[in-house]
Amino acid sequence: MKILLYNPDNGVTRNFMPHLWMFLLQSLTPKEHEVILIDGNAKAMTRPELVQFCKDENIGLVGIGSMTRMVARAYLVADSLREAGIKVVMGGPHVTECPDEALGKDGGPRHADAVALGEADETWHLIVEDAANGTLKEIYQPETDAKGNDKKPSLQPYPHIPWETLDLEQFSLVPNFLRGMMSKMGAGWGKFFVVPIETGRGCPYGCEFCTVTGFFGDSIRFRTNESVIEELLRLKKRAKEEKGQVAVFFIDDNLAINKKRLKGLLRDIIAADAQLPWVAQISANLLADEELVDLIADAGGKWVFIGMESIDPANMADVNKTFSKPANYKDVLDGLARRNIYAITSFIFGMDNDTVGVAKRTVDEIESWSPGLPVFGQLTPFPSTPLYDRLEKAGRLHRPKHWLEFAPFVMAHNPLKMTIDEAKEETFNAWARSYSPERNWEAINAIKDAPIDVRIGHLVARLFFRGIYFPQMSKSAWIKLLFDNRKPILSLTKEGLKTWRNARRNRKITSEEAVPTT
Ligand code: B12
Ligand code: SF4
Repeated sequence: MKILLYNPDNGVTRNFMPHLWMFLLQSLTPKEHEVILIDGNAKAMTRPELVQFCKDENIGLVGIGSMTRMVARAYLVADSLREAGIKVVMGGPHVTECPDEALGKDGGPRHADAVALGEADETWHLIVEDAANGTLKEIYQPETDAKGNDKKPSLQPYPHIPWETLDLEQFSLVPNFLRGMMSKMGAGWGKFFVVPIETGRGCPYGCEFCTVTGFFGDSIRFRTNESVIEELLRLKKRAKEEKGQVAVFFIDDNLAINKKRLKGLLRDIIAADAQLPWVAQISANLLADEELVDLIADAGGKWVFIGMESIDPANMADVNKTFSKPANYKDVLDGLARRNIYAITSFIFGMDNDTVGVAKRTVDEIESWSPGLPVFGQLTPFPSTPLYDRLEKAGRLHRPKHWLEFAPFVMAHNPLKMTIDEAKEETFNAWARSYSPERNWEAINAIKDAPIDVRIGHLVARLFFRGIYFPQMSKSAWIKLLFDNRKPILSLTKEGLKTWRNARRNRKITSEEAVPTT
């Protein structure tokens, strides 16, 4: 049987990296079946085109994965495929939280023939076999233990994902029209991929708005260090052979959740010379450990994603995240910056103690820290989270099924101390100010003592991150962006060329000196 695994586009921006679930399930598929992957974010297809593709390829089963945010699009795709008689199984966080919706058992239309609840590592092969035999069931669920909890995959052993041979072309981050020019810069800058790797699953912290503790459970599981390192080494080899740039996103929800284990992993990465530039999610409370931060730097860590959420401790208490202390944020970021590691700092507006002006207050504070890449979202009640239950009970959900009428940056519930429109305005202001050409220039100047490659990386990341809020999909949008930011671009290019010429001259002198004379 031929299987298509499909990820719907998120309707906002291009994905900067492939989704791991597709590659993982592909690796777990019994060998007699063929799996094709299409990520709608990277390869845009209309619904009729997708249906035609499935007919032409004689696809027997389509697996669709989706976060809540893009589930309405996922349903539309599933509906079109099912109308054409193609079987659809859906999985991922949203359908796990709302299986009745996907199966049409909540009074709405049916979208999927089957749903895979929870982690599908151990149920996927059953789904495939049943689909091939024409006996697909409605619900696939992991086995449960004596207490009725899902038995979680141990991640040992971990499936082999053949990153070294997979076609990643559609995920290159360099826009097409810039590839020619960038590849002349040397070191393979014409191709740049970010590859997702997980080293473990689960987070016990239980922040009120988060689905992770409910979905992956509070029991944490890790892969072996050897298996992670083997994957890194294969990627490193590929980057070298293709003269491309490969970076890794460790997608664990909290990479340092067990600091002892992480330190061991980082030491092993260093010992195996398996460093690649990487980014990971780590909560602020775990980053005060100097030894850990040193190891992160030595093991290739370049960026750390920190869910800071709010600078107001009252808000942190409201969402059960008091372990993360706003008063410590500056020290954490400064400590990282001393090692040329920068942070992607994530903030949420529309929390219960937020009032008009929260964007200004937050950005003023952010700008007093070492520069990072702030991102701003709004408090969103995802189904099955404690936050959803609290707001529902309080009758505060303005759009209880917000995912079926997705509207970017429009809150689904009424914040306590401002309006939904004001929350949108605040979010917009925070993005606009944080990625204005003036701020970009200021941020680059603030790290003027960092090596030139670090500063270039920082600026490039800023230009890409701006696109999360301000879509920059077209050539003209990119040209405008580059023009508006010409000050730091020209300054860094000039300095970069000077450094490169000096390095080349020094290399030449050294090699001439090394030539034996008679
Ligand atoms: C990496 C990541 C991202 C990446 C993008 C995704 C990518 N390219 O990988 C980035 C950083 C961009 C991102 C952004 C966002 N993310 Co995110 N992200 C994650 C993260 C940390 C890892 C995802 C992952 O690969 N997990 C590992 C794989 C193995 O797990 P999995 O995807 O769940 O897949 C398993 C099962 O679900 C199942 N499965 C999944 N799909 C399918 C499909 C089929 C057919 C089957 C059978 C099974 C199946 O099988 C897999 C193996 O067991 C998760 C948290 C987490 N730990 O999962 C959050 C998470 C998915 N993100 C979340 C959110 C909310 C967001 C944002 C909306 C945040 C924001 N406010 O901006 C944005 C939206 C992005 C966008 N524009 O669409 C939520 C989603 C909750 C929900 N109910 O939808 C999660 C769960 C985190 C959370 N705090 O709750 N994210
Ligand atoms: S620390 Fe992160 S992953 Fe863990 S519960 Fe809180 S938000 Fe979710």
